Amino acid sequence: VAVVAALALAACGGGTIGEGPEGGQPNKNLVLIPGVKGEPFYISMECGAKKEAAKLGYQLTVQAPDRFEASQQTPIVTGVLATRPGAVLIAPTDDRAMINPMRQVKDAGIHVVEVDTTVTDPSISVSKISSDNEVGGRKAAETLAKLIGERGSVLVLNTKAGTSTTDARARGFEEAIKRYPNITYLGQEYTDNEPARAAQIVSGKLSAHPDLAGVFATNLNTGEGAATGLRNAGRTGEVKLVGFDASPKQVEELRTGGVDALIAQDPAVIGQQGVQQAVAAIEGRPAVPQIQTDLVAITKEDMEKQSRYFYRTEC
Ligand code: T6T
Repeated sequence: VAVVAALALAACGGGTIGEGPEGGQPNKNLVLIPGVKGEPFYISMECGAKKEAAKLGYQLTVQAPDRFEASQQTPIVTGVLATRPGAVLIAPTDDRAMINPMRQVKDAGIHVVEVDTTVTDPSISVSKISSDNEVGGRKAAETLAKLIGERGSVLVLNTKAGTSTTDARARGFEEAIKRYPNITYLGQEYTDNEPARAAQIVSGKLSAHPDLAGVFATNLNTGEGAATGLRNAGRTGEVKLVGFDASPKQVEELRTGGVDALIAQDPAVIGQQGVQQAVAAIEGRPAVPQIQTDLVAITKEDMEKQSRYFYRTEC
């Protein structure tokens, strides 16, 4: 875990909701608002957060939207605000649409910590904890370039525009892939974070570009869908696929050759660090403004050694 910015004092004057009344007990209720319900990335984050909260004597509850959408996450944020927790840990589903709801939380004196994704307004949260997603995109480009012998056409499957993490991954990939003169970059396609849409796009691209050599899928859902798309077209193994994340399904695809490499994050540590920073802010200690957690490229050859990065479906 790298601390990438200097320590800064979290703003939390006496008498705020986060800190509790002057001389009173700190508010020990934390709420985690993930991007979507039931996804192994967020479940692993929740496991790390719950464990740390218990260790520090805090309560952590989780409220997630059914879909990765600002229109579903916004009413959850508003509802949580009414319950006046000490801090909210949130993975915003849109880097602009979530600014207003999150600002209302901050303005009510509740500390906000951003876990994984962020909004474009940097002044709302006391701390941001995530992988270095641009570096992750670069790692994906280098891994894919090697897998295709540094020649051929490649495609990026992104999720939804305005998702800070996957946008950064695509940016990192684009920047790095330009350095290979014999690789043609076909650009990126948005999948709406739907595996079925990712599978469909892969099939379409294979018809238009039968020489497609490689695909970078920027997250779990696009990766799972891309593997299905290649399988449906009978091109598994021949068209190389680099995914992001390490859900049980993605790990199984890696084991059986449906995907060639995965760039895995460490969501449990994102959750753990998120709680630590929220608690620091509540207790009036300095919060670290930005923390970067580990990323690792995993291939079939070294997957057993990297199993600590595999995501969980329950704590
Ligand atoms: O890749 C993760 C997360 O980092 C990203 O912000 C959204 O998608 C995931 O949750 C995986 O589906």
